[in-house]
Amino acid sequence: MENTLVIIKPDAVGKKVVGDIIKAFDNFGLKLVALKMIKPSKETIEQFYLIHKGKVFFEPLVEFMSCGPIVVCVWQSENVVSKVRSFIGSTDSQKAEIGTIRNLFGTNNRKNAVHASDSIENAKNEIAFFFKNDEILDYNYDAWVSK
Ligand code: FUP
Repeated sequence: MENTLVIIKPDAVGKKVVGDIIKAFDNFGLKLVALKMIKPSKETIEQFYLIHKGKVFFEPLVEFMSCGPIVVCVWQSENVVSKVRSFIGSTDSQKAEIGTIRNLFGTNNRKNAVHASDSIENAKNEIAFFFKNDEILDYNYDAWVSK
């Protein structure tokens, strides 16, 4: 089983579509194993997006991502990293494929509703960036549902 990090960005929180996005991931058949709402500092976001430092969009990206609360969550399934990347669509919400999360809930290239890890290695690092090991609640809850 594989885990991936998803961030529901400030634009989606502001639009009150957090529940819709989580529901969409649930319906997609993934298992939610960690979730929290935080207000990240600029420093936290700079560190998270360090790979983009120096690019023209870096400063506005940091401003945007630290302007309000975000919801960070970890989803699990087989091949979850590639599955979720297809599910969220292209970076620019204006160009994202119809029916994808960024198409449905995002606005443009920056306000694109969600982040998702783009490789298995990045997923591991990004999950560790926001969660301690004991915050990943990988329980077998199927047993409870069927009771
Ligand atoms: P993605 O992996 O799809 O989230 O895209 P990138 O890693 O290329 O970019 C990270 C974030 O930077 C995007 F989610 C939004 C922002 N960005 C811009 O604001 N402008 C750009 O031209 C490209 C990315």
